[in-house]
Amino acid sequence: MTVARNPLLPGCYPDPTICRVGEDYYLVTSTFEYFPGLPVFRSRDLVSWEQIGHVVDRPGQLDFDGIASSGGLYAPTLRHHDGVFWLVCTLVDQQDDTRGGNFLMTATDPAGPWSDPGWLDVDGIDPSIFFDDDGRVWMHGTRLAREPEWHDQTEVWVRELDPETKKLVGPEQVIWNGALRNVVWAEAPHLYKVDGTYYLLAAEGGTEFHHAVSIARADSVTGPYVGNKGNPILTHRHLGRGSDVVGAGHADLVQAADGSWWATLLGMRPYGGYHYNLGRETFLVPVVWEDGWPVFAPGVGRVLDEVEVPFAGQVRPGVAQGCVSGVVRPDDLRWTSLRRPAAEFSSARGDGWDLRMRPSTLGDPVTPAFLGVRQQHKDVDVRATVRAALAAGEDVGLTVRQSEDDHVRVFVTGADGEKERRVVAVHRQGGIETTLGELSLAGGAEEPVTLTVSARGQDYSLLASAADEEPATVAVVDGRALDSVATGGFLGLWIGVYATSNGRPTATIAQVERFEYVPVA
Ligand code: 6LW
Repeated sequence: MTVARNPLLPGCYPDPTICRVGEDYYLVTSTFEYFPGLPVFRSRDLVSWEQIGHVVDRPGQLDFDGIASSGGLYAPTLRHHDGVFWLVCTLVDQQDDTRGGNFLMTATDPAGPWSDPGWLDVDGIDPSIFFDDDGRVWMHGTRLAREPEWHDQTEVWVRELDPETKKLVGPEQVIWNGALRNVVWAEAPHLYKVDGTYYLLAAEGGTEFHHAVSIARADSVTGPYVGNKGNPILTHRHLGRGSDVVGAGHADLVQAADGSWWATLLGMRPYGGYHYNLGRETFLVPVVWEDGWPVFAPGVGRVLDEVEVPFAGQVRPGVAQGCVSGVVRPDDLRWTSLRRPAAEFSSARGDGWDLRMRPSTLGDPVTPAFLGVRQQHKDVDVRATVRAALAAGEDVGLTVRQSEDDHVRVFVTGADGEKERRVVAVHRQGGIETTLGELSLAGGAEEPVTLTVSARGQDYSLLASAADEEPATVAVVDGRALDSVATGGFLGLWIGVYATSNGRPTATIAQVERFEYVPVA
C-alpha cells in the first residue's frame, strides 16, 4: 500500500485532466499566459509524478502576444485513442474575441512534439473529447446559455467530430445546464461510457468557493441526461471558508489498470485568512461505483491530505516529481516565461542564466525578460544572485507575480555615477506602484547581489545582500494583496527573475548566477 499526498501537484496547476495508457497515467493542467504552456506529467502509480514536457512549446504554435494575465490557455482535456494522444483546449483573449477559440492538437509521444492547433468552429470554453466504442468521436464543451433563464447560466453542448477531417459534423445538442436550478457555470464537462451507459461529469458553482462536481447519465451520448439524486457528488462549499481545502471541483475520471477508479480535481488551500496564494492545485480522490453511479471519496465525501493507492506498491514507482527545491537549473522543465519562449531573451550559463534585458516591463502584457517558477509552498526562501553593469534606469530583480497589474519587485537599479548599488522594493497593486523600501549596498557596480523573497505564510520579506554580507530587509509585503481572492483572475503566484530597461533602448545583459528555491519545513 502506498499513500498519495494531496495536493498531487502543489502550486498553480488548475483544471487537471488525466488519462491512462497501459500502466502509465498522463496529466495536463492549464497555464494561461505562461510559456511553455500545458505541462505534461506522467505517473506509474498515481502517487509520484514526473513532468515530461509541454504541449505548447514552440513559437508559432499559438499566438499569446498581448493577451493579458488570466487569459491564454484554459482547461484542457487529454485523451488517448488508437496510439494517438488528443488534446483539446481553449485559447482565451479577453480583449479580442476574434483571436483564439477552441483547438485540437495531437501527438504520438505525450512529451512532444505536439501538432499545430486545428481550430474548431465552436465558441465557449472547457472542450472535451470522447471516443465511443463504435468508432464515433464526440466533442463537448461549455458556453454561456444562448437563451439564459438565470444569471451566468451556461450550457453544455455535444457534437460529433470527424476524426479524419478533425471538423465538427452533424447537429449539436445542448445536454446540461448543471444539476441545480440557478446554478452558475456548469462547466468542465467530460463524457465517459461505463458498462454501456454514458456519463457526463461536470463542475458547477464557479471555480471559487461554491465549486462542485455533479454527474448525469444517459442511454445515448446525445442524451437526455438525468442527474444523480446525490448531486453535487463532491463539493467543499458546505464546509465553510475555514476548511483546509476549498473550491473542490473541475474533476476528471480515470480507471486504473487494476480496475479501480480515481478522480483528479482542483482545489485551493487558504492560509492567513481566506487567501490562497498557491492558486488552484491538483488533488486526487478515490472513486467507487454504487448502483450505476460514481461515489467520490466514499465514506468521507471530501478531499483528504492522504489517499491510499493500494496498487501503487506493486508497480515500478514513477520518478518522484517532488517540488522545486535547491538550485533550479536552466534545464528544469518548470521554468516559465511569459507568452513567448525564454530563448528569445535568455541563454543558460552554468547554473544560471544570461538575461538579455528588454525595454518592456512586468506591467506590459508582452514578453518581458522574465523567468520564474510557481510558488509551491507557503513557507519558502527564493534567492537569486544577479550581476549586471546597469545603465541609469535599468533594473534587474526578483518578483512575486500575480499579473501585470499585481506583483511585487525587489531589484537593483542603475544610476549614473553612483558607487553604491541601490536596491528598491515596489508593490504594483491594481496597476499603481508604491515604493516600499530602499537601501544601498556597498561594492562595485558589477559585483553580485543576492536578492531574496522569504515567504512565511502571508509575510513576504524582500531582502538584499552584497557578496558575503548578511541579508538586509528592504520591505515586508502582505501576501494577502497578491492572491486571486484579492486581485481576481485564475492564477496562483510565480516567483522569478527579470531585467528591464523601463522603456529605453538597451544592450545590457544581466547575469543570474544562480536561482534557489528552498521550501522551509
Ligand atoms: C476554466 C473553468 C474553470 O476554464 O476555470 O475550474 C477556468 N474552472 O472550467 C479557468 O481555469
